[in-house]
Amino acid sequence: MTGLAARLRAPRPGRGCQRGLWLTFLGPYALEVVASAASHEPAQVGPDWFGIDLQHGDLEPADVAPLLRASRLPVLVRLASHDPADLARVLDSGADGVIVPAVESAAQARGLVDAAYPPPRGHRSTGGSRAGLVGAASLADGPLVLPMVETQAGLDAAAEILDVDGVDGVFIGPYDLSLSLGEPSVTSPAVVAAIDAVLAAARERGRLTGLFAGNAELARRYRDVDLLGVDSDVSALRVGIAQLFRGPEPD
Ligand code: 3PY
Ligand code: MG
Repeated sequence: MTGLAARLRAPRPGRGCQRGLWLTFLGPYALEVVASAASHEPAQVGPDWFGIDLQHGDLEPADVAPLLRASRLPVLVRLASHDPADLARVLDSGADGVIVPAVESAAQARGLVDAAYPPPRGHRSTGGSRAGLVGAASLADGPLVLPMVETQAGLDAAAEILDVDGVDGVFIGPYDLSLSLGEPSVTSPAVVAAIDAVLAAARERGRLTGLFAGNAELARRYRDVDLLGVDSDVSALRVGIAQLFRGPEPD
C-alpha cells in the first residue's frame, strides 16, 4: 500500500487532527480486531494511525514487521534510542516514519535525517528489505522524521531542531517534559506554556505538530495538533474492561 506516509503529512483543513493509538503490547491479530471494531462504528471512530512504542512497553524490534503486515493504517515507530542502525532497520521493515525520544540539538536531528535517508540526502544503506519488497510508502514519499521534544534542553533547541532540513515536525512528550521541568503535572502552567511555545514554533515553520496525550483532558486540550497520540492499547483495554463489567449489580 502506498501513500501512507504522505497521508500523515497531508494538511487536513477543517478535518481536525489525525488520531493515533499507541501500541505497547498488542499483536497482529489485535490490530485486525481494532480495524473490525472501527468498521462496525460510524465513520471516523477508529484510529488514523498506529504508533509502535519500542521505548516503553513490551514490544521488541522483531514485532514491528508482523504488526506492519496486519495494519492497514500508517504506522510510526517510536524508537528506544537515537541509534542510526536501529532507525534504519525499523524503516527497512516498512514503517512510515519514526518518532525519536529526547532530541536536544540540531546536530542530533541532523543525525536522524542522515540515518533515515539514502544518499545524497543522508547515509542510509540500501539492501534487501521488507520495505523494498512491499514498496513501502516511506520509500516513495520519504519517511517521516519526528524528533521528540520532552526535556528542558530539547525546549531550548526546539527552533533549531525544527529548522533542520528533512525534519517533518516535532512530537511532544508531555510526561517526560514535566519531569524535566520539575513540574508536578502535565497541566502545570509552565508545562502548558512550554508546549504552546513548541507548537507555535512548528506552526510558524509549516512543520507538523504531534503530541502524546494519554488522557482525555490532554486529548481535548491538544485536539488541534496534526498527529495526536490519543492513548495506548493498555488504556484501551482498561477502559473496555471497565465498561464491560460495570453493568448492573447482580441480583
Ligand atoms: C512522554 O510524555 O514523555 C512521552 O514520551 C509520551 O509517549
Ligand atoms: Mg517520553
